[in-house]
Amino acid sequence: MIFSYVGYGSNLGDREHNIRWALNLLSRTSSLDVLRTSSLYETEPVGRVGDDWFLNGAIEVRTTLKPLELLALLTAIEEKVGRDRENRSGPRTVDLDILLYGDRIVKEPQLVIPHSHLAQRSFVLIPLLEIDSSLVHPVQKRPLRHLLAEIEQPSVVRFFKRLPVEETCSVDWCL
Ligand code: PH2
Ligand code: MG
Ligand code: MG
Repeated sequence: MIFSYVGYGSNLGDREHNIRWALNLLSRTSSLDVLRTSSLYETEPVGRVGDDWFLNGAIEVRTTLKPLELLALLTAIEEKVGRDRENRSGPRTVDLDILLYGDRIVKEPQLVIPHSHLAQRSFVLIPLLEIDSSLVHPVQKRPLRHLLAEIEQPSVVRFFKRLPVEETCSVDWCL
């Protein structure tokens, strides 16, 4: 069993619906339990992902899946919720990224853990720290809250709404 943190984001279509649908599918996977969820945050787009603001958040999961198996599960859910494979870097209905996998370091062609931009992205660090303010970056060996404090020009991240774990795990949602 490993505790892993997964970040999610949406800036296309009904953002909240897409996220609830994806989290619902995740929570119904037998090899994985969703333990804690952050609030939803509305966030300024960073990079070439379009002009529309995102909803972002993070979840803590406990899983028996290996990193590449977890990645395959997340990719399958992204596709189910309608992510366009042709335009991986454009606006997205839902993006599910493995941020941390215990304190494991993974460097595979298709998967880098901890997520390569973790330390620079306020839209990832703020939800993660809401779940667990004591998290430490496994490579930099520094508390995530210090990394957040050091971002020079943090992109805008504002509270949107709470997303209780019971709601994301409710079987009726979005089916
Ligand atoms: N994801 C990206 C690039 N830029 N910006 C925001 N605000 N939220 C995201 O989830 C996001 C982004 C690449 O996946
Ligand atoms: Mg991403
Ligand atoms: Mg991704």
